[in-house]
Amino acid sequence: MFLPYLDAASAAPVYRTGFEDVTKKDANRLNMGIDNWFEFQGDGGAAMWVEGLDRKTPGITCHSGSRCVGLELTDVTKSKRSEFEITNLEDLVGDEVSVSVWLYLSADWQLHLSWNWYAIADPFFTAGPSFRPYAAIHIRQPDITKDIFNLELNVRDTSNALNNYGNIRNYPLPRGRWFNLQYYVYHHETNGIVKVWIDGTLLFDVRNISTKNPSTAEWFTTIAKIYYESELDSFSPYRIWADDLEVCKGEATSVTTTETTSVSLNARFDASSSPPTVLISGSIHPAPGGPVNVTLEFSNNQSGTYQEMAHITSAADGTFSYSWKVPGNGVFMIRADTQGVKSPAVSIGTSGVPGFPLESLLVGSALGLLLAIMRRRQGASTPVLPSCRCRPV
Ligand SMILES: [Ca+2]
Repeated sequence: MFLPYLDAASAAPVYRTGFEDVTKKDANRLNMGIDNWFEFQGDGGAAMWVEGLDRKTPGITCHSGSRCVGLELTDVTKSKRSEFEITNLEDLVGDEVSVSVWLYLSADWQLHLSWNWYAIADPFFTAGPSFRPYAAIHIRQPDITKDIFNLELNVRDTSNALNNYGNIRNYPLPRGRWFNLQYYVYHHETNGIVKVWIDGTLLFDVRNISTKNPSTAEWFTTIAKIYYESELDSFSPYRIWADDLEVCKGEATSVTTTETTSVSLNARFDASSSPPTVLISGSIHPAPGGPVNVTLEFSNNQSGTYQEMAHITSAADGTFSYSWKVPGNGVFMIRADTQGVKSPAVSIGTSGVPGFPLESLLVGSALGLLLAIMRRRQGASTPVLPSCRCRPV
């Protein structure tokens, strides 16, 4: 289902990447085929890297494949910003751009007492002095002691006035899972447009504003950003990850359907093998239409602390399987995670099996247990390029 006013829209894809073949060109650029720039500030304190190549951050599974891009601030007294910019938009798309990108904030992301707002993306930005007008998507935390956030679209115009064009209070900020950010910008001196979607939901739709400086046609977009305007904060690091970028010339159609994704998980104990193994299988619904990452995790304590078992890839029909060599005796909880959607845990106990150091026994309830969680998700049928549907012009 498309938004009605987008039915007639058309756009042409100009660039797509899952960052699988991307490397760092230098400290501020990636070899990614289009002009880009990572803006930092000061002397150190900020960085970018190719996750899966330059670093392997514990607990991070890229949205697609094995690579994505990470940005961080490690010392806000040295840099307040780490920004991933696609530059020279005037050459890439002219005056209309649609962007779809997947972003990830850690599960424990929060703001701190000395400053209560943060920026995650700038849909458009004028290149060169005065750098105005520009638009920023801000997260604000009105009461730092509570996990309640506001999401705002703010535009600073050529007169340097800051205009708020939307403030969503009590916004359920996605943390600890990948989410899809999509926006459309019409770059125009008086009739500019900015629209923003997260996970397929239209959040901001602003029209007839100035998005273009009369003195320059040069502009860029910041697809992922950390901006934290305080030198008083000792907290570090701040990090954000980006994956599966699509840039379109024109106004892309936006998929606004929300699909139900469920993850089923089966575990079967094979005591005949040595060492004993647990045969794990599962399925992602609906079928993703292409391989997607699945992280298998297990816990051997009652605290609910999970550790990684394996990173595997599903088939296009969503099925996956893995043979796990049980590390020891005990009761294990096993679960699967795909793009932040976790299956509930399957319980496996080991005791009383010949050939195993201790005794093994399959906890009966685990066999064939089908667990599903239902969650509204967007674009699950095409996980790599899920929502910015550029149609040829
Ligand atoms: Ca990727």
